[in-house]
Amino acid sequence: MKKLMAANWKMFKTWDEAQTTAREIVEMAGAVLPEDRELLVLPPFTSLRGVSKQFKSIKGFSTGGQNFYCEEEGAFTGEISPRMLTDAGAAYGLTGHSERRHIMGESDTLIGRKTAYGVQSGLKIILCVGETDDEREKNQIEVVLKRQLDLGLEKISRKISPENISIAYEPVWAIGTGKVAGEAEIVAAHTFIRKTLISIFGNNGNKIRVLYGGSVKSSNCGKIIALDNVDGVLVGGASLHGESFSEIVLAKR
Ligand code: G2H
Repeated sequence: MKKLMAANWKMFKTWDEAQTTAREIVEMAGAVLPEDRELLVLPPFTSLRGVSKQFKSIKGFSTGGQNFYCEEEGAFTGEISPRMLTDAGAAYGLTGHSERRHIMGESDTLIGRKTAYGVQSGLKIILCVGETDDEREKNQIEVVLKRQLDLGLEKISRKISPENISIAYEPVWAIGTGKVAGEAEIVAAHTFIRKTLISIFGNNGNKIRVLYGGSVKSSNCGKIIALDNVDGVLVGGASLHGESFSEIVLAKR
């Protein structure tokens, strides 16, 4: 399984800024991306076409949308469809990111509908899950992860090709805070996610990538991707600079 090294640029970067960072990533990682890695950038929608164009001919490079709605088209002001993302060059789509759960108020049920619709529309979906600080304090990590996985994956076919879905474990308390989950905490959560995936998908659950996200940077990435059941990373803040994201992507295990 190739490690998926993903950049989530969130609501950062104008067109010019995105083009510059994409160019830096191509220059620094384009020719030297190891065989066992895949590089993904999720830019804001306005820059998706431009970044996709720069990545087009580079082996192992792809782009995706940070969000989409679960309809092909229609009166859904402010929304975007998987078809529009694909048209702009995206291969991936993100669902269930904690900022959409907690700031935009997206429910597990809506996230499940979006995940299923995204897969059905041909996008490779990364479903994000993770507990809050409060839930961790109350010892509810597994209950929360199970609920988010069960409802998030409820509507997708049990026979899905495993490369079309990935899970990102992002403990909410580690997002953008500089606090990284400890190695034992990451392994425990990823092992639980793996077991849950196997209970849902049978043996294919072993082939679904489980990424870690939450304050990943070049200094901690190598150790994180060497852990059991960690099949890549989803990086926010440290992915905004071409050099630091390239260092993360190329980090030695
Ligand atoms: C978690 C992560 C990227 P950061 O949201 O999805 O962001 O690396 O800034 O914690």
